[in-house]
Amino acid sequence: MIRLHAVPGSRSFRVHWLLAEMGLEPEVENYRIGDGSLGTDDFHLVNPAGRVPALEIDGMTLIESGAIVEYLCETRSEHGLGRLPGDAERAEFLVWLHYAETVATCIQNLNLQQVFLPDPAMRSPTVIGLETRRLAKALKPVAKRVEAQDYLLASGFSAVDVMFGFGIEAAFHYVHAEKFPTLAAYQKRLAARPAYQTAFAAQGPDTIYKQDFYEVPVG
Ligand SMILES: N[C@@H](CCC(=O)N[C@@H](CS)C(=O)NCC(=O)O)C(=O)O
Repeated sequence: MIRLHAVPGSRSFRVHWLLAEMGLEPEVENYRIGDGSLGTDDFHLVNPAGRVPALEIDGMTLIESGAIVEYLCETRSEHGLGRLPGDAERAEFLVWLHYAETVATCIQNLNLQQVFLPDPAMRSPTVIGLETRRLAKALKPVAKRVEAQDYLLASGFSAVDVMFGFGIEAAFHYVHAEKFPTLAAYQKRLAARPAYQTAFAAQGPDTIYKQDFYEVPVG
């Protein structure tokens, strides 16, 4: 049994999609940010930090999307989605795997300000402006990389593309996709993959974003 604790549209999509690329279908337990479901005693037995993803697999409960992705690549190496020690692309693989969190942190800060604060008066236009610029800057290395090649690694599609699959779509709620044409094309390539579509349909409707684009408020 593989059970994924998830919030549709969040980092848990990385794990869901990677499992789908491996032909694995998890049982999915969905939660929602802000309704208290991540704060229950039951969920804290799964992850005391009250965050997703958490993956029950191989008799363990794993947290941290990047660690889960690495674990799956190592223990299911026959799918060729990781770059294991000794591989010429190992260092680059690790860089992109972890860089996905640099981008995700900017998005998470913007989600908090723009989506989750219950009262718009609590928002800081200064912080939103700053974090939006930081997000745009953080996306630049990815945009440059996929200008000349289809995927982040020269050898082709891998789990590091899965790490960015959720981030780019979410980023386009805060930065205009037209300003990042190579990223928008990359996102389309990722979304065209059958496993992406399988996981996307299975995760359920996005419960995070209420509008397509969030402008920086005038402060
Ligand atoms: N670095 C962690 C971050 C986990 C995380 O913050 N997940 C978010 C969803 S993308 C969450 O559960 N947020 C709930 C909260 O902050 O209350 C990972 O990659 O798994």
